[in-house]
Amino acid sequence: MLQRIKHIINEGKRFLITTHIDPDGDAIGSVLSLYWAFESMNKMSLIYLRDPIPYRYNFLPGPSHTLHEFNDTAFDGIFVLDCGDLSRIGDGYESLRDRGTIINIDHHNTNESFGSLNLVDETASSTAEILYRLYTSLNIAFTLNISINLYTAIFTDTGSFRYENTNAHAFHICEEMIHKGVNPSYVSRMVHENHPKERFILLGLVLATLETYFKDRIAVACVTNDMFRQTGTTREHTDGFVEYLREIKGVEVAILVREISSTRYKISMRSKGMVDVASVCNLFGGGGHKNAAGCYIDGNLYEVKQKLKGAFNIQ
Ligand SMILES: [Mn+2]
Repeated sequence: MLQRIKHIINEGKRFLITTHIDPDGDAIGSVLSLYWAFESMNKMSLIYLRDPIPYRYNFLPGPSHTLHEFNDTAFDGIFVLDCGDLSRIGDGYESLRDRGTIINIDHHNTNESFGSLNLVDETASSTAEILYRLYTSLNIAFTLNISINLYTAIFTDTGSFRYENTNAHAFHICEEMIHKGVNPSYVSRMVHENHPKERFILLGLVLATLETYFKDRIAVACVTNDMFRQTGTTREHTDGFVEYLREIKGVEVAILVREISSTRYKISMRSKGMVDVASVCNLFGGGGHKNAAGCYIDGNLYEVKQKLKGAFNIQ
């Protein structure tokens, strides 16, 4: 598979790079690192992102602009990164297939192998780890622009080297990126210590909704559109909230319920390892990893919480 992808890269001139909606650090870092990898090979690449780059990743080097709409051009390859299924790219994803060969590079175990070429390794800590292998086999030099993006992708997807997907490869690659000039404390400051004050006012409101079920093994907190209005914040300010809930002693699964509308909610789940939250989210048509997954549930807030409770079979 690696050989076939290398062939497409070596033969092609123009590429499109994209990832999922509500992009996280692995999504952004992976996309931007691939952009710089193409730059170093003197190949043209464009980035399509449905959503703007979240503020905490604005420090990462990237092109001066990214596409937020598809135009009519065709590409020699379309790289879809960190995306379990193609629809996660957002509106217009159907038209992508007519614009070039889709190369799917990912580490979600729910990945649907939607590409013409699929480089999926669910044992990898992150999509960035798989890209590192690709760059190495292409003999691409790890410039600071590539390195800081790969480092940040791995740093964030492993929860700052705390989650179960933290493996020796993650440390090995990050060590190499430090040798290439990445400053770990700078990345950590940019990612974790650069939030607007409003985010913490929102966090206070969200934590006040905390409930636990099944003898404190499940923790649930909610964020509503009213809270966003009240604090002048948006969805991206909730990034990291569900991870706080995981820090509660005895909690096995942390859940953040975010209002989309009064009858539809977005669910983010994090597990400490005992419960496979990807399979729970799958019950509602979502997916993700064993320890980090998401889905949408229809109903009012009360009904959504009841459905969540019903989905867990904990004695
Ligand atoms: Mn990822």
